[in-house]
Amino acid sequence: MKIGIMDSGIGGLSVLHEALHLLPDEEYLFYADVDHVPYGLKTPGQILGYVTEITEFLIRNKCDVVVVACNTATAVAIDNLRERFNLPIIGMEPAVKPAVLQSNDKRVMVMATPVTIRENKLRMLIAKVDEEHKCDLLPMPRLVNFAEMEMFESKEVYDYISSELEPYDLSNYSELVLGCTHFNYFKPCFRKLFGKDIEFIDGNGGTVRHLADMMKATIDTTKKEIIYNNPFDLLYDTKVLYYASGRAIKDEKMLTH
Ligand code: DGN
Repeated sequence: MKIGIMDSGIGGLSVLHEALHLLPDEEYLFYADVDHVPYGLKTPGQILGYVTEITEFLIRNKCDVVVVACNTATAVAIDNLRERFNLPIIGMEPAVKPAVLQSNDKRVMVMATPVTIRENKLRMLIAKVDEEHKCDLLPMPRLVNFAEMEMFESKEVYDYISSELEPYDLSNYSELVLGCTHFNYFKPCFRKLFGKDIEFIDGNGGTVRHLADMMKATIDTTKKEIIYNNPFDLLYDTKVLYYASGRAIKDEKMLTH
């Protein structure tokens, strides 16, 4: 099967990475909408326009299934895409349910873009799974830009994250939900601030398992968790065609723009 994976930028590479890890025999087309990143500061109408065009592009390029590897785009556009296009469309949402289930008597922090935090989808999900009101929602508007600038562990990033976390007593938290695919790359920074015992929960494994179910493919569940360091580590896998805003990427680094 040919699987189209899209995001506004490099966040979706972490989902592609997970898919290559768990479903290594498929063919992939990865699309980063670098002309419009970050989506988290755009209007829902703009985001819907971008992802509609990308879906059309993926369909023209013979993808059998589309993965919206972006929580922000899923929150505002997935229902519309599913109504409009006649192929399976897999979305992502912050993995709040497993986090709440495994948190025992501790709290759960959910980080995402401002759009994801504001949208109804997340509010409804939390109302359904968080009866004890354990979740605290924290928008992190600047992290997508830092990731796109390849600033993963700089002092500026550390200072930004720690100032956003200033009002919270971090010892109360056992789980950190990474509700944006770009945030996977900041785990070392988060760990420094929250301490070594914090559990990170991202939606990548769940999304790829959902994809596998849809394809009726079997995945090897004994495979270990992936540690995401530098997203560019996995560029140029031969099973993947890479596009940045419609331009095929060959030798230059994908997100140099
Ligand atoms: N990676 C996207 C997400 O998971 O929400 C964020 C995209 C953006 O551009 N804000």
